[in-house]
Amino acid sequence: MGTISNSHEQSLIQNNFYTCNPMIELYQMEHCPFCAKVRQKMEELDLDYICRNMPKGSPKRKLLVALGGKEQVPYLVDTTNPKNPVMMYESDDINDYLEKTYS
Ligand SMILES: N[C@@H](CCC(=O)N[C@@H](CS)C(=O)NCC(=O)O)C(=O)O
Repeated sequence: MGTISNSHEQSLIQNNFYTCNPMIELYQMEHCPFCAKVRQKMEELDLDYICRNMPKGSPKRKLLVALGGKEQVPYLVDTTNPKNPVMMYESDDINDYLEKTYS
């Protein structure tokens, strides 16, 4: 691992860390049309997010159920504001929320 040579480089690394450290997670399946709607909205709003792929049969779905109560995608978890974490199902509700919060 190289050493950080100067403060400019250091600030670039730091900025990159913060801008590339997404705090929105989308539990989803690639072929699900409701998930596609939400992914398109994320792109339209220029948002970065963590994609949690939940294919049928995946043991990770237990986490989805633990969080939201149902094995349904899309499911959004937004902890951008840690004092007011937002978690929701329903693509239309998710898109309304993203539009209201980030446009
Ligand atoms: N009304 C919901 C419908 C979501 C939905 O039907 N998702 C399907 C996948 S396309 C699902 O999660 N099915 C349960 C499963 O895959 O186990 C929405 O708009 O988000």
